[in-house]
Amino acid sequence: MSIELNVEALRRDGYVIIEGLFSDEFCDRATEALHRIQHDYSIRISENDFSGRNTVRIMNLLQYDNLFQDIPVHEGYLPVIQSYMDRECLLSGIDSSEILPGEKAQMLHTDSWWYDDIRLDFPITVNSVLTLTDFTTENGATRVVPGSHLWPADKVSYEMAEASNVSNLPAMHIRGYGTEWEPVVAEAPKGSVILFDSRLVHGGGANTTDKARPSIISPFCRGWVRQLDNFAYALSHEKMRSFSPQLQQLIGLEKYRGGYSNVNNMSPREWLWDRKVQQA
Ligand SMILES: O=C(O)CCC(=O)C(=O)O
Repeated sequence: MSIELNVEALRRDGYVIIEGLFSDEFCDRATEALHRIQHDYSIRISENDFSGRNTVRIMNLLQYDNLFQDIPVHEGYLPVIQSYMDRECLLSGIDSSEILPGEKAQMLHTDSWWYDDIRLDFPITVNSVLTLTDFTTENGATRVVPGSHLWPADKVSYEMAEASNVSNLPAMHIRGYGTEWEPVVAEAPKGSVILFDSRLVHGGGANTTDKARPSIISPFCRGWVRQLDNFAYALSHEKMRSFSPQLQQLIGLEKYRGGYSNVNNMSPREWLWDRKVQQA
C-alpha cells in the first residue's frame, strides 16, 4: 500500500498493519539479541498489572545492539508516520515486549494517559509494534478498537475491571468494554509493523499458547513532545555519533523547526561534534 493509503487508514481507523517489512531472518536475529540482552543484564519479568506479570520488557534497545538501529528508520513505515503526524517527528522510545505463555490480556487503554488523557483533535504520538513472530489471537496479538482515536474525552474514562462483566482484565479499563464497544484482534504475520495513533484504545492480548510473543514497540512523537526513552543519558556520545544522520535526527540531535532543542543556537549534533568556537 502507498504512503497515502496507509495514512488514510490511520486517519479513518486509527491503526494500520503494514506486512512484509522485516525478513524472518532479521526477526530471528532480533529475538536472539533480546534473549542475550535479557540474560547478560539480568533483566527481570515485569511486575505490575499494566506492563504484565509474564512479560519481559527491555527499554532503550539502541544502547545494546547495532541491529536495532535499522528499525526506526525503515522506509516502509517511517514516512507514513511523518506524513500522518509530523515531518520532523522524534523517536520516543524503542523497547521490547515479549509476552510469555500464560500472560493475561492487558487492560485496554490509550497511550495518551501519560498526557493526562487530554483528547486532542490531532495525534501527538504514533506507536509502532514490530511483530517478531506471527501475531495470532491465541498468542496475544494486539487488540484494537477501530475508530476510538476519534472518541470524545467523556468516552475515555477508566473504571475498575471488577465493576464490569469482563473477568480477564487485570486492573482498570476504559468504560463501555463489552457493552458499548469491543476490540478486534490485529493478527499480523511475522515481520509486520502495526501502526496506531496513541489516542486509539488498544492493549496486548492473552497468550494462551506455549510459545512467547516477542515484539519491539517504538512510539514516535511530535518534535515538541518529551520522549519516553531518554536517549541523551542512556547513549554515549560515541555511540550516538556512529548513528546515521536520520537516526540522529530521530533521537533528537537536530533542532526542531530550526529552533527547539538548540544548544547555544546550534543543534545538539553541531554542539557535540562540529563546534569550531567554544561559546561562553
Ligand atoms: O504488546 C502489545 O500488543 C501492546 C502493548 C501495549 O499496548 C503496551 O505495552 O502498553
